[in-house]
Amino acid sequence: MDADCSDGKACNGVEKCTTGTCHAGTPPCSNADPVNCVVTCTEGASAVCGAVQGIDADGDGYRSSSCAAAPGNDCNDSKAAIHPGATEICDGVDNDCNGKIDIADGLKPLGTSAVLWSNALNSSIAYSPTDNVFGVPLSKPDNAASAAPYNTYLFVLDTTNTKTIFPVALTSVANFSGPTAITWGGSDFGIAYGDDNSDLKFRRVTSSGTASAQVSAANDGDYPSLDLLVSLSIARVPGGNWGIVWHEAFQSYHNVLGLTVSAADVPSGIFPIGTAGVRAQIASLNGGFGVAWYESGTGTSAGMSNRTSAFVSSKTQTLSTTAGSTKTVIASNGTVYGVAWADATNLYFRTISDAGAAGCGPAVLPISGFVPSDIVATKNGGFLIVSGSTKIEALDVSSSCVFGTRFTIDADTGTNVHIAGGGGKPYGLAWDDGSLNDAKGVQTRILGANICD
Ligand SMILES: [Ca+2]
Ligand SMILES: [Ca+2]
Ligand SMILES: [Ca+2]
Ligand SMILES: [Ca+2]
Repeated sequence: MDADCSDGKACNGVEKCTTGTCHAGTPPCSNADPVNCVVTCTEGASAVCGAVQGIDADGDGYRSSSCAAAPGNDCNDSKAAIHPGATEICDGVDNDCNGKIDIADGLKPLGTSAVLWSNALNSSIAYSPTDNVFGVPLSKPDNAASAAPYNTYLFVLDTTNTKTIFPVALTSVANFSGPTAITWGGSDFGIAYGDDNSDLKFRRVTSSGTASAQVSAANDGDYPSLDLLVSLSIARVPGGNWGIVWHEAFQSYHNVLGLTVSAADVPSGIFPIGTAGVRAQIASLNGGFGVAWYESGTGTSAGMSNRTSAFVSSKTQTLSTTAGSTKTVIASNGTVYGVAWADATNLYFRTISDAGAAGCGPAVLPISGFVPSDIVATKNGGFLIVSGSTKIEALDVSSSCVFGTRFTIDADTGTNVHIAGGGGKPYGLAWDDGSLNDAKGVQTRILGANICD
C-alpha cells in the first residue's frame, strides 16, 4: 500500500507502492533551473512552496544573478569573495558586482612616473615578452649644458621601471637629434633612428645590451627630398622582415615612405606609401604589415595601407573623411588591426583585417583634447589608446569598437607618448616631457597587466 511507503514528508513528493516496491514521488515545488535557482518547501499537512530564488552556491549570503526567474545580485556565485559590498581589487574582474572593473571602478594606474633621462627627447618604447623588460631609445646631447652634439641611446627597464643596463650608445654621429622607433623582434630589439642629417639607421640590441652592427638603411640621396625624418615607426613580421615607415617633410611637401630590413640586416629600397601623408605608424599581423597615417595634403582624412612582408602588394584605403584629423595610430591584437584617429571634436576607432577589409566601426566618441599618440592591444583583445594632449591619459576600446574608460596616468602633458606591452603583460609608457633642456626630459611609467596592479 502507498501508505506503507510514505515517509511522512510532503516536500519530496508522495511515495507510491507499485507491485510491492516503493517508488519516490515528485517534489511538488518545481524548479526549472536547479543549477542557478532554489525554491523552498515547508512541510505541513501538505507541502507549502515558497518563491523561486537565486541559489547561494558559494555561501557568501548573496544569491546568484544567473537565476533567470528571480535574479539575485551575486555576479559570481562560485566565488565567495565576489559579491555586492566586496572591495574592488585590481584583478581584471568585477569584485563588487557593480558592473565596473578595476580602473573603470576607480582604481588608479600602477606605479609612478619617473624621469629616465633629463635633457632628452625623441623617446619610444617596446616590450620583450621573452625577457620581461622594456627597451626605450631616446636622443640626448652628450653634454646636457650644450645643445649639441646629440647621441641616440637605448635604455632597458625592468617592470619596476628600473634601468637594467647602462645606456647603449647607438651612434656617435653628432649634430642631429632624430626620432627613434623600437620593436621587439623575437630575440632582440630592432631600433630605427635618425642620424646625420636625416639619414635612417637601424640596429638590433639584445635585452642585455649587445648591439649588432649599425645599418645605414636610407640616406639623403636615396629618395627625392628625403630631408627630414619624422614620426618613425617600426614593426617586425616574426622571424622575417622588419618594416620601417616615416614621413618625410621637405618644405611644404610631405610623403609617407617605408622600407624593410631583412633578418640578415639587409635594407630594401624605399617604397612610397602615402602621398601627402604625415605621422605614419606601422604594425604587423599575419605575416604582413599595416601602415596608417594622416593625409595632410587634403587635411581631411586618415589613410591606411596593408602590405606584404616585402612591402609590396599594397592596398591603400581612406579610413575617414572628417576634417582636421591629426594623427592616425595602428596596432595589431593578433587577429585584426585597431586604428584610431581624432579631429577637433571626436575620437574615431575601427578595425581592419590583414587583407584590408573593414571590420567594426568607425566608432565615434565626442571628446576633445585627446589626440591619439599610440595604441596597444589589451589582454582581452581590445586596444588601449594613449594621448598626451592635455595630460598623459588612456582610453580603452573593445575589439568590437565599443569605447570604455578614459583615465589619467600622469597629470602632466607630454609629447611623443608611446605605449608597449599589454596583451596580458605589463604596459610601459615613455614620453617626452617638455622640449630639450627641460630638466624633466624623457619620462617612463610601468603599469601592471591589469593596468592598476
Ligand atoms: Ca553567493
Ligand atoms: Ca559570490
Ligand atoms: Ca576588480
Ligand atoms: Ca566593480
